[in-house]
Amino acid sequence: MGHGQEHPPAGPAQDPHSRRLVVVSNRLPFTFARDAGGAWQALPGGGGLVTALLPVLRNRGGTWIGWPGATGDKEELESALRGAGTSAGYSFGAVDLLPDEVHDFYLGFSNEIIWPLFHDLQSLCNFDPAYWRTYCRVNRKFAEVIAAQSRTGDFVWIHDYHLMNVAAALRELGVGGRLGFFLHIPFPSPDLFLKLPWRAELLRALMCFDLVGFQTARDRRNFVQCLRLFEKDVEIEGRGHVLAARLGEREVRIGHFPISIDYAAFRRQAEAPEVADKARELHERLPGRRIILGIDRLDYTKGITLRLRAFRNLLDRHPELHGKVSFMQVVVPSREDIPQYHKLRTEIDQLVGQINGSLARPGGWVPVWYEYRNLTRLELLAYYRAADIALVTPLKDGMNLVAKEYCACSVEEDCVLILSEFAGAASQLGRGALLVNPYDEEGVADAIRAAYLMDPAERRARMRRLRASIREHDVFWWVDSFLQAAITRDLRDYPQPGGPWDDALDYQLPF
Ligand code: GDG
Repeated sequence: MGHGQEHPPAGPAQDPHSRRLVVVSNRLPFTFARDAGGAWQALPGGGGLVTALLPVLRNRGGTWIGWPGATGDKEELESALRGAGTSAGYSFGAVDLLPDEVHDFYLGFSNEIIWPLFHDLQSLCNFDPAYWRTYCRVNRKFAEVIAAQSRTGDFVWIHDYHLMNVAAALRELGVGGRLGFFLHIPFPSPDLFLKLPWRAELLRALMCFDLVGFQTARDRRNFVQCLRLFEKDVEIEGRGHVLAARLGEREVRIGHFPISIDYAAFRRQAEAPEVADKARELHERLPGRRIILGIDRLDYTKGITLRLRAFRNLLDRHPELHGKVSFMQVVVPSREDIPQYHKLRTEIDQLVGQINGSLARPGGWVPVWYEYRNLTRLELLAYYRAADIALVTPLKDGMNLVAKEYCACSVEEDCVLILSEFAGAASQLGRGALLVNPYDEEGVADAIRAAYLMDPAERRARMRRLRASIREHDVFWWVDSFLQAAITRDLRDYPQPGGPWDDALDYQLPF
């Protein structure tokens, strides 16, 4: 890779597609595991980051660097990666991590410190100093692989909270090429960020990127406020969606870019006859009921237990709805090695048991249909298509792609999205969804009832609006807007407020 400062190319009309893309994330989009015969096999990975970036790499090629999720014979693993790359249409680079590193860097610093803190759940943090040291060491390992596998002219795009120190490590290695960073989770307000023992180091590390991207204006504002607290000399310029922060010689761009989905693919796949058949089958198994759907990774930020309480509240206050609604909650296994997640699973099991135990009737209505497993893509699409109401109520979420996927798959446009005010998606979808405060049990119950009673014309008008916004601002729009912000020489050439972007970016939340 180019060692030495590489300036943005001249002119606003730089084609963001002209550069090779090197995507870096903690996990590769595949997890490698041995099959029964001992050969390596690539299993598809999950989560929002992978959903968003897979179509991008498939579409334009490039390299994806990350941890393959397994340790083993290096040569064998590399050959498995090459095989996976050939069928995927882009190449892979692997970062080898030792079991101790996975523990302290991934489970520790990333998921016991940054994840809860950045989701406003400071009481769940375990600020173990050893975690920070390993985080820095592992970020340096990533930097070494990037330096070895990228070349001058590539655009290196680093993703998410596991890798905030990578640009600092690359700069130490003498790499001067342009580096972009996107944070998929929220950035906290200064009063929370200040709790982090390594707050100054982390901010300085983020300032080693050339572009730092956030999901929403709220996250960008929080970051800028933190920056002003720690770097008294920082000058911030600009008033569009991308600002320039000047600190001495360095200029770092700071923007917000709401991530999205491959809308056309979701819509097309949801229209397939086998999806329609499966969706019909679900309704036949729940005759005469409206289906309310929740789909989440097992995570305390997703608000699953509060959502179950809100559903119970609805049934307690509105017995006329007994037998008329079924709540399908799918929980996808995730981070099961972390004790908090284990505890959450038990709480969910208990709540579901209590609700069904007190209200279900033998051979009849079961209020909560709960599944703890991974759905296949076909099942996922069918569940989206079958649901009359989606209940997406995270306590805090960077964006939340489930909300967008649900709308894209609602091909009949005859359903309702209930969405948390604290999901990043609310800043784009707040006009078409019913917004709720996930902590307000009665408010969420009232919103479910309002969705149940909503007349078809309003349902359709709202869903059309939601789908139009997601169609226009899909994941390819997101990539282009990020890359354009990174390579445009003069930010005045970049879309300004009042432009076509505003629909996706500027919905004012009620706080
Ligand atoms: C992080 C941020 C941000 C879920 N269950 C199954 C399944 N999924 C897929 C969904 C969706 C993805 O997982 C979940 O994405 P989210 O965005 O809802 O949530 P996180 O995983 O927490 O993602 C989030 C995102 O990054 C992107 O920036 O929006 O705020 O937390 O795509 O479809 N997929 C399959 N079976 C399942 O059972 N196949």
